[in-house]
Amino acid sequence: MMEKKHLAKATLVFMFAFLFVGLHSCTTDRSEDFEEYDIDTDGDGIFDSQEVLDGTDKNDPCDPIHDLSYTSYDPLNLLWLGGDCDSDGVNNGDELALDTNPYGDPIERDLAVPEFLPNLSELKLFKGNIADFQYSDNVYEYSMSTPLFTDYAHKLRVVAIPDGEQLTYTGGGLLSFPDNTIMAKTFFYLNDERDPSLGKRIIETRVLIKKNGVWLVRNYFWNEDQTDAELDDNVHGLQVDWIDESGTAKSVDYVVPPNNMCVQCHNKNGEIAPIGPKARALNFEHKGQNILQFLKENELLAGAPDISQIPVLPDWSDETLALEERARAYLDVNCAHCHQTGGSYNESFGDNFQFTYETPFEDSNIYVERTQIKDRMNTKITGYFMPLIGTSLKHDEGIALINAYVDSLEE
Ligand code: HEC
Ligand code: HEC
Ligand SMILES: [Ca+2]
Ligand SMILES: [Ca+2]
Ligand SMILES: [Ca+2]
Repeated sequence: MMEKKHLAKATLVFMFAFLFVGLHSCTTDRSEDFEEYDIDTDGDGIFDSQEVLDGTDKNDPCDPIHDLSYTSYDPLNLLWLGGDCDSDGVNNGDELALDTNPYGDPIERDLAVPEFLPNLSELKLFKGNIADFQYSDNVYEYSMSTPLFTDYAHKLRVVAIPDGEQLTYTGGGLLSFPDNTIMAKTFFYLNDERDPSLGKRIIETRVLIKKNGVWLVRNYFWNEDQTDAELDDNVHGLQVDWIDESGTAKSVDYVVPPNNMCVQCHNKNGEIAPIGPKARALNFEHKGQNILQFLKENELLAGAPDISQIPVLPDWSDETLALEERARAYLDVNCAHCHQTGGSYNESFGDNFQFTYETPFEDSNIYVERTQIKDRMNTKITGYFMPLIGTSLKHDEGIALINAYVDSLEE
């Protein structure tokens, strides 16, 4: 009888304990339950009993795999100290002594610096010798489907997208950019268009940076040695000589615009804005890859539909296209930044023009202004000549195109 009573009591205690453990393990992490009486043989911070449950190796400090932020290991455990959890050939113990991360160091990325620092090299858009145009890891080259004429200069355009962030599609117009985006456009001439290996003369790198929702615009003027460029908002004039594709010697009195000119073109309703990066101007193949498709695939562009549904701004120089399309694309990229609602001309003189490509012809006023358009492009009288600023040379190919277009309107 006595024995039986004892047994019953023991069973009761056992059952209580069981109930307690059972209830407890429903609500908290299992490994804590065994804390008092379990051990962590390999020092990876996970008790043996838990490793058995999880099917991981209780004698392997690097199983399971942890991410870079993991710190719950036992830094005195010999098995753990001897392990090499990031397989870099340096054991965990040595990593602690060297102050490196035993679970792997984040891959070093060269990132651009979104500040108007005194020298272009300090912005780290380019690495190494910056004149070689080697991009940092968050810097992407882009171009425009239809070129802007700037005295036959070559232009290299890049955008630096803050790491881990994205641009946003907002319809066919300007993309939306996160704060700390940098856009930069570098102007240069090849010494001889027939042979790029004969070198180039880099003149200026124009920069836009977005800070707290506002775009700021500044310029960097390259030194003669071509080793760097300095933050410089003044006007500069210089003569540049080069040889064109046909072998003819060319020369231009190149003008680097002062800051107050930048804002005349980069103006939208009184605020500084980028001009080029509209979805429709990027929806084309540059160096073998569609720019929008590239951005989408690399998760750098959010909210964009399939690129087949995004409009395309035609290339004005593509002679297989209709005259009207080419001419409208030309006026869009060379003139519309001033001549549209919110542009600097329209803000001062009224909405006489809407040169943007998507404006229907009837609303553009091109017909009314057709003679003026032709005359203003054909002259070289400063202040009368169009585009008002930004070029020193007449653009023969553009003039021929617009002349032909205006003439076609008369018929
Ligand atoms: C005559 C008008 C005009 C002037 C003056 C001008 N820009 Fe631009 N800029 C444009 C147009 C048009 C584009 C887009 C086409 C392109 O990329 O070639 C552009 C593009 C840019 C870009 C690339 C991003 C974008 O907006 O498309 C940067 C950066 C830039 N300009 C900076 C400057 C700076 C800095 C100055 C002054 C030193 C300046 N610009 C003066 C017309 C102008
Ligand atoms: C930097 C801004 C800017 C750019 C770029 C520009 N314009 Fe203008 N345009 C102006 C301003 C400001 C005026 C008014 C001053 C004047 O009448 O000379 C003007 C005047 C004109 C006029 C006369 C309008 C009138 O009131 O009768 C025509 C036509 C014209 N522009 C066509 C063009 C064409 C074509 C282009 C492109 C090849 C172009 N503009 C590029 C700023 C610009
Ligand atoms: Ca363990
Ligand atoms: Ca383990
Ligand atoms: Ca290691």
